[in-house]
Amino acid sequence: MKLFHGWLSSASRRVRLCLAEKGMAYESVPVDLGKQEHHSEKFLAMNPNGVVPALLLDDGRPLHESSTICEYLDDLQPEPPLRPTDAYNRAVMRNFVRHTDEKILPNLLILNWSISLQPGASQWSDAELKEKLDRIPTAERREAWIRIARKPYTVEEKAAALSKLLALVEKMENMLQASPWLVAGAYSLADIAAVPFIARIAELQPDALDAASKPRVADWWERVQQRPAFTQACFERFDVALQARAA
Ligand SMILES: N[C@@H](CCC(=O)N[C@@H](CS)C(=O)NCC(=O)O)C(=O)O
Repeated sequence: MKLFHGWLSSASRRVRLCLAEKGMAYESVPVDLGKQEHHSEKFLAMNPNGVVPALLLDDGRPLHESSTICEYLDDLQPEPPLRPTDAYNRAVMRNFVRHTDEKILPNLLILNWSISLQPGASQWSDAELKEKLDRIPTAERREAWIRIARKPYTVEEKAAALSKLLALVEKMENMLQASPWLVAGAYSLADIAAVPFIARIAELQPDALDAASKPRVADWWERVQQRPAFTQACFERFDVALQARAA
């Protein structure tokens, strides 16, 4: 199978982590978001939402939504299991993943896009912007691109986004009171969902993961980074990767 993904994208990182935990072979197809490759006809045929990642199966069938892709992979190859076996804990796991999708990712996108997309986007002419917007399939993401190009997020908005992102650490500290991993004592798709956000928090505000104030999350983060899958999933530092691409 082929994974169409962004190296710095949190949703893509989640799927790369899952594939690595499973030891599954796949062809990596990086998608250049700056060049709007994710809004090309070919990509939209795999993911009508025009966001990365998308998985293309060997028989040509596509799959989108990182959480759905991860559950599919866990069904396809059950070992090692990445979901709790009992129904209640599986539901708790899904609610945590949904929380990261709905409440956390939008805030990280504000922070990431302000660094990666905004400098170039502010230079686009109205005609260029219109041409780009015409290719974006959802109103929500068109709005986000307009914001980045014409009404950059203010310092206050970015501070609010960071604060909502950091709320994840508090939530995880509470969940980790009950077990060393987020749900039901075993490493699961809930942990995998959290990793890309904690990795970014480690870059943006490392003291938020301080062992003195957040001992359980600090210890969790240490253990996550020791997993071979973490190395295999290729988490480049966001700022370093952007500089390397600009050079
Ligand atoms: N719910 C989707 C979110 C995917 C998503 O937002 N991907 C971002 C990168 S993390 C993206 O493609 N952004 C580019 C854009 O919106 O133009 C998933 O989990 O797959």
